Amino acid sequence: MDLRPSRRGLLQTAALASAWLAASRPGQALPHLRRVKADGFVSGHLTGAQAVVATLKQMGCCAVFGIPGAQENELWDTFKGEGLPYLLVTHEFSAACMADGCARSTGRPGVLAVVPGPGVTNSLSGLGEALLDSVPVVAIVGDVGNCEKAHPFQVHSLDQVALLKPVTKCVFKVDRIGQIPCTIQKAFILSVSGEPGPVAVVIPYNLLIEAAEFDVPPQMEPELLYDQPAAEKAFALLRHRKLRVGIYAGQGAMPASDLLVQAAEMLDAPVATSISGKGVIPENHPLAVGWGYGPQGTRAAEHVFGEVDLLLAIGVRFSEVATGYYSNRRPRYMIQVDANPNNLGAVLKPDVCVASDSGVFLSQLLTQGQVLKRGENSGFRAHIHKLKCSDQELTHKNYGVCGIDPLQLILALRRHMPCDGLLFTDVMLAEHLAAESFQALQPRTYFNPTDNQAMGWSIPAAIGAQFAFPGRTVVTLTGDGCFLMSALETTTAVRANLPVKFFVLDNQSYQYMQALQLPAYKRTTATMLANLNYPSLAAAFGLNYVEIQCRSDVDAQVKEALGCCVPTLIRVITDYGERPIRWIEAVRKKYTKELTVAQKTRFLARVSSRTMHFRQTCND
Ligand SMILES: Cc1ncc(C[n+]2csc(CCOP(=O)(O)OP(=O)(O)O)c2C)c(N)n1
Repeated sequence: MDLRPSRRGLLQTAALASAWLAASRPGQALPHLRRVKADGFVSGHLTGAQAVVATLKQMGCCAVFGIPGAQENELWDTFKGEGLPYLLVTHEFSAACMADGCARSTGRPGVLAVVPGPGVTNSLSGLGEALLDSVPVVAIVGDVGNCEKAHPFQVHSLDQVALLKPVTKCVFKVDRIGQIPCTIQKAFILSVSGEPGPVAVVIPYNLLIEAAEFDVPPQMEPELLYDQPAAEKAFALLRHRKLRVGIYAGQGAMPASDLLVQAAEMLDAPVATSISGKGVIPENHPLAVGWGYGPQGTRAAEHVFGEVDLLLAIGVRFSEVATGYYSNRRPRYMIQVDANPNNLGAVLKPDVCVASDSGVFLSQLLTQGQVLKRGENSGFRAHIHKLKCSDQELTHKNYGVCGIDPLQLILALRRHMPCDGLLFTDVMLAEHLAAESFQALQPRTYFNPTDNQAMGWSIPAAIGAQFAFPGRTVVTLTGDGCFLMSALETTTAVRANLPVKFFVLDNQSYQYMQALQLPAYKRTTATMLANLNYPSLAAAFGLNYVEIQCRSDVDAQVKEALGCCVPTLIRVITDYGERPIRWIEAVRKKYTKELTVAQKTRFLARVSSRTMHFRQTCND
């Protein structure tokens, strides 16, 4: 037997050793679970397409979403040949959203494969959502031929790299077949490094059909960021027991949700979250106060954080939507921890900025238990409990007159969905009601397209998540406008037998736009939608169908729909009535406050004149 170490063995040992050394250097990154699973070598005599697939597998890719085309048929044939799961979609916007939904729900990079030209342009809104919402996605993008295949006027010969640049963290262009594995490895690693986001790899089609020898080892992820001196300043501030600490946590803390809960318990600190941070602490935890903490969020959070002296913000950016147009106040003292140094102090100016991975920061914080631990204040927890109960009581008031009040549907969904059920909300008025009142009970169970607000996102995103978790309950909540944007994608769920439950709040209008337009313009413009024949649409698409018309039927029909083991369309005849929405009120107040005197005068003059002249205000 040859006992000499192989080159592969040596490389693997060296990689592990350097990771361990990096991890154990004092004050540097700690050994943490790596979010990219890199396994085995890409080796042998392979075509470019085989090298792509072998690298995707090496990096732990569990599925590819997309549409084949002339430049990528070789690749799709190889997905099939090599047993890499794939899902054909109806539109590349959906491919990007599915990769996004898969990534948000699994915590690992999601993958899409699209053709150049229209495949790329169709995918841009979805990639933009992943970029602005910090979601790790890897896009494998075909390109027209290069080198001897670089003919003039090739089909789809748009500048793929230039198109993709603004919606990704980085675009890598592959020029030679030998670059394929390392470039895809780099893309995966970059997608999860620091603040996650989408990365694209553009590969000319001729490279997919060439063949070459490969022997490419797995790549290790770079060290996790940790600024020890800044963290020590933060710990020193947290030592002041007279300062009541409040934690505001975002999606950046999601991979460390268990540590976050332990830290909150150690500091006896209430926890509010951003929208995409929902679930980072179970919202029925005694210290969880819900979404927001400003006037746009839950009342409980606003009230409790009104008494907070020191804000510890972790993995959260204070973006426009999550803060209700920057309505979150800055308490007396503030610490901000974020893996992207550019996010630190971008909106509110902290006393201490810690450029750090949330998990590393939190695990270091937990080692400070002896000096930082605070006793459990049962009176304070009872106070939070009381506030949450009174919030809940308020939600039971029904405002719907000619249909279902969406909040009643949202509460019924919570009652009947299992704790690990996944809810994907879309860009609609009810997204703010759901953020406020749907309790996320586990990490990675509540999802919203927050910062790009791409209508129609939830339907493909949910299909992507259901593909990753075939056994879990997956639900979308859209308005009819959002549904219309992605309705055809429900046929993908039917074709692949993915039992997503598509709830549509049908009010034949863009209620959200009406809520914004009416107070400012005293009329609405371009907000009315078609009266669809939903049963026929469901039949044509092959969807199971449930219709909720009556308030008294909500619970029974939600339960029935959730129990179906096939993709199901649930039309909910919706009436918001006069339901007040805290997010809308907060935004209006802050926005109005910022208008100049001249702007205010113009707005007021227009509103008064229209109030006098219009009998009917809502004329689309
Ligand atoms: C792609 C895209 N186009 C336009 C908008 C602006 N917009 C935001 S919400 C909305 C209406 C959503 O309609 P619907 O799904 O019916 O929900 P509702 O307004 O009734 O709550 C529009 C047009 C957007 N966010 N995204």
